[in-house]
Amino acid sequence: MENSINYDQIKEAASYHPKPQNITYTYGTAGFRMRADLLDSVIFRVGILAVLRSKKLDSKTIGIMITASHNPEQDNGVKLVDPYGEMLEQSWENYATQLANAQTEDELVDVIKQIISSNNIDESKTANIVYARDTRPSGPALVSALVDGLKSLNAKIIDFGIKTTPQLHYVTRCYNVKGTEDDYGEPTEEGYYKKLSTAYRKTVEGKQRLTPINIDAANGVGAPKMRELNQYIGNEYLESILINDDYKTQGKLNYQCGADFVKTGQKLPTGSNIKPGDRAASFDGDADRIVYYYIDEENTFKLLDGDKIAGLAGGFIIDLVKTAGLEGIDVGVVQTAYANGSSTTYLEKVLNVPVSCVPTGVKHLHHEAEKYDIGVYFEANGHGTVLFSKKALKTIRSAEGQTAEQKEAIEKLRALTDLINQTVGDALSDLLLVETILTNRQWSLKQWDQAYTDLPNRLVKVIVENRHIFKTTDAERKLLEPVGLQEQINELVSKYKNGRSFVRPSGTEDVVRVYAEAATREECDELAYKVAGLVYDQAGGTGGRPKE
Ligand code: G16
Repeated sequence: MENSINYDQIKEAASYHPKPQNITYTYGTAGFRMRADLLDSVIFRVGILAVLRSKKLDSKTIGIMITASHNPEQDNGVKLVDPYGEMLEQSWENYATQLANAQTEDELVDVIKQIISSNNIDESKTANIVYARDTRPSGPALVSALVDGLKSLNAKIIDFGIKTTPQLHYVTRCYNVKGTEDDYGEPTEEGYYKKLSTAYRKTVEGKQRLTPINIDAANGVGAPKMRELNQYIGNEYLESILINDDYKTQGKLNYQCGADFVKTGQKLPTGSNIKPGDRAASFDGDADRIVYYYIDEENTFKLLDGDKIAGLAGGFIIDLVKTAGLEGIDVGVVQTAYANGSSTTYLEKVLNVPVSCVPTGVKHLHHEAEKYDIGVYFEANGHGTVLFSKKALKTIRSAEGQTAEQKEAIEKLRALTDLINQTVGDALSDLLLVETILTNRQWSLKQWDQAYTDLPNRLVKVIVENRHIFKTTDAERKLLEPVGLQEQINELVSKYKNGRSFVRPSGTEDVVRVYAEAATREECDELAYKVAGLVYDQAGGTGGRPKE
């Protein structure tokens, strides 16, 4: 039987991808992520997991993305994408961890057998897999480890090549819903560009164009992909100027540029020389995050992050739903603990929308957003999107509208459902969403920024011996362990006006993250570094005590 599992074949293939000794792998915030030279065996085994997942889901296509997104160039990573383009179901993350940590080939086979039996997997089903990678130099070798894993279980494989992470999510969904009432578009890169560009042109038709948008592409895959997208859109609809677009020279990816650098450092990326009045945005290394920014008349850097995008998108969509006269469609926003306190107040008090707070990681935000008819989710770091429920889609598609104003709002909402990549946060699609809204409102970045003023905030990374000793609760806003540390943080926070601070272990880097906000920049920085100092002292900090 061509599809049935041959364990000798798996063992033979696995012997070329041995697991290193003395290392424990964890499926974190966004899959496995670490130094690329430690990932060969992990990627091979992720291939096996994807095959089992596809067999379990009746041969649905499973996506695999090889990327480490915002991490430094020497890192890489891998994540699995479920049939509708969402992150791997959480209950399967355990299997990923078990497979990755099986030391010998025999142990590996035991784990595979156990997954098959616990899930009643029919071995004879065909497995369909699509995979892609970003531009990291370690990508090709890891792809060949992946292909070995996939072939050891005779999967049917589609190599989608070098792509942004959201393009892989998009194509995975397209394959699985093709020809059904949920059809999501052509399962090709061209299909993706055509869908987004057609929708964008519709949403800005007849409106006066904005000035060019300066895009920092983090020297990653977003650079060539943005260029291609812009060709489909046409310069007459969108003028973009790319910087940090050198994705071919080694050592440049995410280096002093990109969305993470700009958000964390609250400063311009290398190579940017924007002036007051210019408009700018940064992608991250795999183009699934975006932040906007500008320089004001006093030459101060002003960041418009994921929270600001959530406010902008939420406000626009609420207005469209009202104008269109669509009854009974509720809009909600999902954030994480990193959301600036002012943004939450703005959403709840000014836009009057329900706001939920969940732990970091797209998988958490996405699921929560699915609870609303229209769910807007954004992490402050610029990762987010908007989800339209089946009910919302049906209502929007069938609505007709009485007045010209209503008809126009309905048309816009329809276009937005195509413009927005509903599978995952997507820097290219989110850029078009923001550009659509700003064009329709005829707003400068400064006007957008006026919705509310961010509380000064600071994010600090602390390197400790073992970040896994940090355990959190309450959507990561409180520490359970190390015992006693939260009380000390509370005491510090109580001394600062509008003070707030929390500590959590990163799921993508070997660091502990400390977030703080307070009424003034000085107080905020003082609080952040005091909390970081506590973490450093109590958890065996290494690599130098954090200081301003
Ligand atoms: C990934 C996740 C995001 C998360 C970020 C940082 O982003 O997709 O949801 O906010 O990591 O996570 P952590 O604080 O746990 O390191 P990306 O863009 O790197 O894939």
